[in-house]
Amino acid sequence: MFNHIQAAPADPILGLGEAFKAESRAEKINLGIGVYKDANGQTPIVKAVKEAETRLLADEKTKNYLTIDGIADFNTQTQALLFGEGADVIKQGRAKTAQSLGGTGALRIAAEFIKRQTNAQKVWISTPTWPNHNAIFNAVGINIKEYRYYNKETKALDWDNLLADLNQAGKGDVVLFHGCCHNPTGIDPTPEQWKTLAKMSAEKGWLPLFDFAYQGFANGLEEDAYGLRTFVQNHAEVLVASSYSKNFGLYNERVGAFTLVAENAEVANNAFSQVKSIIRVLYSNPSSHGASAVATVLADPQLKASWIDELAEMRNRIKEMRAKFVQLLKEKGATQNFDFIIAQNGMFSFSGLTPEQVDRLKDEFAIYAVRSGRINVAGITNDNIDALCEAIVKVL
Ligand code: PLP
Ligand code: TYF
Repeated sequence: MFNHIQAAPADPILGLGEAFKAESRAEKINLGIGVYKDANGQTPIVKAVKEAETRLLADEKTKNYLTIDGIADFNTQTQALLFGEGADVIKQGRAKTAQSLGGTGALRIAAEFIKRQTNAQKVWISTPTWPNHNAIFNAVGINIKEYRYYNKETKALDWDNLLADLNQAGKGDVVLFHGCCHNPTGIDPTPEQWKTLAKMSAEKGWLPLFDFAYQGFANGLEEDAYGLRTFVQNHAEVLVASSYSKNFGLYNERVGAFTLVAENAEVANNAFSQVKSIIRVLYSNPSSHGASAVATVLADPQLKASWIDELAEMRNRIKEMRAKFVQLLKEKGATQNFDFIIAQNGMFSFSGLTPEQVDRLKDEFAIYAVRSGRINVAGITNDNIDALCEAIVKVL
């Protein structure tokens, strides 16, 4: 039964992590997978999370199942982060949230919900995007349409072509947006552009789906929610797949949330009952540990403040590295202008390096990046930045 099975291609980003692990050159630098690293190149546990875990270990009374939609406090706190404390959409009971297995799990729930419970025939996805977006919608059998997002010449948002492509998106089509820190480009719409998109979406009758995996990594928790909140103000229905992998550093605990917003509380409750049916046949109910830690941090003003500080530290370190990287490339003799990297948001930068240049970085210098030219700026440290910039100038 199995002998005919062909080997599956490796995930282009996760496969890179395996190759990096196997790399024997000591000077190796990993700018591949999107994981935050501190000034020492480590991915530490967030202090508030560690404290919450200590409390959980002491206080936990049972390992009984969670409900299908997970921890109620976690879901309530998630809505406050997404929509703002006391937002109308929350007060009106229009939002329903299910704890999920990371942002990926939330996206899969969203895709299943769209496929089974709506008439949507198409989902519009930016090019480029995170490769799992296409894979997830292909897996459930929804037609994918692409909208242009990145202008290679200007190294900026391809606004005119984005509008031209999305003008083709019709009533009932799903349009997928990255809430902030677009992966892989690091380029987000401006507040004015978000307003234009929200208006266009409401007029055309799209179902907006927000993938919100990096809240707090661009400019702050509230600032980064601008796009999502602008859409929610203008729409009866919105879907959100959010993740705590990055902003809580809970990568291996698989903590995220699927949230749906409906026209009123009754519609939301009915739709959400179908979400629970979907979860029941996928994995029955989620695991407790990571989401309990998040709920504990968010419910305790001191722990929450500590987390917000540490998140700001992560964000600011990345911004510092962006500036230093651009400066040093100039000093080492790069003739190309890399200033565009400073304006990009989040961990990723679309560097403009070609696949051939990325291959040379790996082969000649043990520097690993995604072949699209995406680099994880959080992988840059004061210890590796000189070698990195020298190598890049050599392959340019
Ligand atoms: N969406 C985007 C754009 C991402 O970059 C990621 C990356 O990890 C995710 C979703 C999902 O993350 P996770 O499933 O680890 O929470
Ligand atoms: O883009 C990244 O690097 C992160 C991590 O299948 C990731 O989003 C990459 C690939 C993948 C799952 C997570």
